[in-house]
Amino acid sequence: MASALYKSYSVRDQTVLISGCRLILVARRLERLQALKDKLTQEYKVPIYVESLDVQSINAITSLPDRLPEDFKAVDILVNNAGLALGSNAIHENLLEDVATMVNTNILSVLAFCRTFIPGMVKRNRGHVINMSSIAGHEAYVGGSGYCATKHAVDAMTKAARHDLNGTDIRVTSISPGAVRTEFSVVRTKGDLAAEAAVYAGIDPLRAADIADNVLYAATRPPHVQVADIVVLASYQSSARNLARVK
Ligand code: 8X3
Repeated sequence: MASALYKSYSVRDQTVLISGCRLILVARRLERLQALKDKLTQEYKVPIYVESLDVQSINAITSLPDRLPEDFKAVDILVNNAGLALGSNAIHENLLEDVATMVNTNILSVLAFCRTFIPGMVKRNRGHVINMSSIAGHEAYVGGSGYCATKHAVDAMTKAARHDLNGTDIRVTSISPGAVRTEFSVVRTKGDLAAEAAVYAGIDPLRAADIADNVLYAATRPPHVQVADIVVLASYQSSARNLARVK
């Protein structure tokens, strides 16, 4: 999970966007960020700043601008991607520690990144906030009281932000993925690999790259186009929990 903030210019084409951006990549695992940085630097020659940051630390988020090199300080695009689900307990069996972790990561950290970086966008009157929501922000399902509640909150804050920023040149987008096979279910099942495999058994799930593609799409529309919400499901999926098995 990486929250990425990057600087871009008004461009529509992927290559130009990437080569026109400075990237700020923050996440907990520095070695993964470093590997990504090396790859992107080699392929696209873009300037990249990486930092190991746990989004559960509000202080680490609000003090991030102080640590950014001068030419990375003006953030034009904020992608709030970090998020997780822990467990699938019924509401009367929730582990409250897990619920607190989900609330801190999925809700508070997004609000903190927005509080930290949107003021600069307002000052410059340009910017784009892209929040990673979920189909779980549109539906509620068995065992999803904690996680679905946090993603409904992301949906609500995204809509409220669009109201707050209406009249500025700042766009606000929500992306709501369905079944994407990343580390998401490994984390949710706490490493139960059989349970993780069962989630996607017999279907062809979305990949992380499919979602990145949607971020890029939203970020590269012409200035008069504001993509409000993209709901993207796997092809053999009609709702969060209705996954048809591929024959
Ligand atoms: C992940 C999608 O359906 O597992 O956000 O909640 S789902």
